[in-house]
Amino acid sequence: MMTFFSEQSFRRQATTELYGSTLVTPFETPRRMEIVLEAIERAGLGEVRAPNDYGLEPVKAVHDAGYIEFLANFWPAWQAEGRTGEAIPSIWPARTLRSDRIPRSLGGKLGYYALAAETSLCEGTFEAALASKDTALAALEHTFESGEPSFGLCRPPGHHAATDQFGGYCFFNNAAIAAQRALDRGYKRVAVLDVDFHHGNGTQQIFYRRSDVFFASLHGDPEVTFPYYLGYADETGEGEGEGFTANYPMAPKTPVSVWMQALEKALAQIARIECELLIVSLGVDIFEHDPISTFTFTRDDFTALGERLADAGLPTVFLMEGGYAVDDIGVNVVSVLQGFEARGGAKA
Ligand code: OKP
Ligand code: ZN
Repeated sequence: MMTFFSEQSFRRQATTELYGSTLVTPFETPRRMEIVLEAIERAGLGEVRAPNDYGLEPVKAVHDAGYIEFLANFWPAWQAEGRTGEAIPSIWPARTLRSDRIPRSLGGKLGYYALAAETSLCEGTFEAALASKDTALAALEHTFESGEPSFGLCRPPGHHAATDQFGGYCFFNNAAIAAQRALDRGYKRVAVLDVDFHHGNGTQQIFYRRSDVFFASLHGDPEVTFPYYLGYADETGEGEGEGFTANYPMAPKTPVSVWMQALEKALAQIARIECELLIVSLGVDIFEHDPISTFTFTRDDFTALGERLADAGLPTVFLMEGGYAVDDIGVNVVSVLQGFEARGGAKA
């Protein structure tokens, strides 16, 4: 399977994550990428290519122009104000405040465009986010042109990024950008299947009122799991999009067999509404030893997941999302991809 990866992904080197009451070294570390690349090489999975630069048009097709400009300009503007530390939002247009005014102040903008506080802005973040969406787009293009599956080793991840909000380690929604591009390239209906431990709130929000992208997410119950305020089972889409969102929240320690039953339901929906392309938001933080998650996947379960996805028989693009058990992330990702390939996964 062809992998795409950009060295520019390493340009985000954040040193702080707000975790409880302390600043910790971010779970979403660049080291994750080195481990995945090593595992790909060791397994002989196939070639790793750098993506082309697809510019800002595909980002603008999904994200708000003011938001993109904010991310592009933030770090230089922050430094021009004499600020040297990483930027962490501390106030939001929460329920009782106005959200129809975007403050001129950088601190005000920071909260306006954020949905959570763990993710700092720092030098290189914008460049890495651009590289990540290019990685997703290159993978999409490869699958579009060849029918072969592809893997976009995206960093930073994307599925929490909404139209005009960053957070949960995400800035641009790589899966949404790739899905939109697929539609623009002529696919009639695309499925985004999000298997990351956390709900893909950004992807859901972006397509919630649309019927051309079906979004399904299997994740930790928002009653007890980040991002808390989206991802309940009764969220099924709105208006034209009614029936084109599906959520499968699950309790901590949910057995993999139960998770697999939810996957069956999601795949049945994908087949029934005749999606032509499968984009997998591949978070391997469903791993039993993930430090911030509570599902119970083993390495063999990841292989079985890959096999089952291959049986869906669709052209498939895998895009990296989470996974924070750094030493195991490579083996876990490669297990999914090799499971997929072993089952003859999908030429279209
Ligand atoms: C990003 B992705 C839990 C804090 C959660 C943020 C998690 C972001 C996950 N106590 N912190 O979906 O893997
Ligand atoms: Zn996650």
